[in-house]
Amino acid sequence: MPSDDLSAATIASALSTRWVGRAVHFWPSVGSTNDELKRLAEAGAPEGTLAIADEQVTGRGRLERKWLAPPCSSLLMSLLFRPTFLDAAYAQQLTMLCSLAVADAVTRVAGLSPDLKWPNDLQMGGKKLAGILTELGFTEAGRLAWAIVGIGLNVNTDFASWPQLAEIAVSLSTALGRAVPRLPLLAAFLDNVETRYESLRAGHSPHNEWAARLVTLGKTVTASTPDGVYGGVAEGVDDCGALTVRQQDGRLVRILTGDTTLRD
Ligand code: BT5
Repeated sequence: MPSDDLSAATIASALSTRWVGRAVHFWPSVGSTNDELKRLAEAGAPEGTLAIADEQVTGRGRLERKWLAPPCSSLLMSLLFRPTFLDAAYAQQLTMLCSLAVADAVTRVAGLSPDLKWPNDLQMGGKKLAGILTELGFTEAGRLAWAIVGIGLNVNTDFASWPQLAEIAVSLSTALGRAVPRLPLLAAFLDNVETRYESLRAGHSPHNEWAARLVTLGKTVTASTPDGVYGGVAEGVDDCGALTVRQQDGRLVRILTGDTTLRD
């Protein structure tokens, strides 16, 4: 396999973007790239700043769950946006566009076509390939000051010997039967994000494209939310990213945050 070095200089030499990833911070090992980028955002880092690490010792999922990845196995990265044009209610569109950009990069570089699962997963064969953690900062007036989209993508991880993840996680190398270099994947992803973000800034929501790729829609799901657990058929998503579920009694419930399990 070609060199898998992700140092700032190597990344800079591989980029075809104008502003996404042009400011880059790389750590061989760090707590969480989201936490580091939050600190940089508050210190004035420019839009498009990339924080990336070979290893995270306190990698986070949503609700303080853990994100686990052996050193150098994955893409563990966070991107900074300053979407002052976007109402905070639509911040999920950033998660959507980054999910689509990961999926496109995986297709371009590895020839695979991952599924998207509401609200923040990429999957292959029903197992989790990547997860996204979007965190927001607000101005005093309640507008978005920054948004950090953190992505963990399993590239060359062998989960067979990980009891807690073997059943639920998958990597590109497992799916392909060979190692995949991370740098071309990263470069393709950043390029795709730049195009998609500029389209968002021009007023085009990614939600229809995202919805069309969601494996969740049309399925019977169990949705666990902060307000309770709902079962029914996932009928659609709106431009805020909310999922509508038709319950057995015919009532529709709109779910903004939570997890879904597919039942068929
Ligand atoms: C997510 O949370 O899926 C968001 C993960 C975001 C990770 C990135 S890495 C770079 C950046 N810096 C951070 O600190 N975080 C972001 P959630 O939907 O809550 O899923 C978390 C669950 O996924 C865990 O409870 C495990 O069950 C499972 N999990 C943990 N590590 C995994 C892995 N490598 N592959 C697949 N599943 C995993």
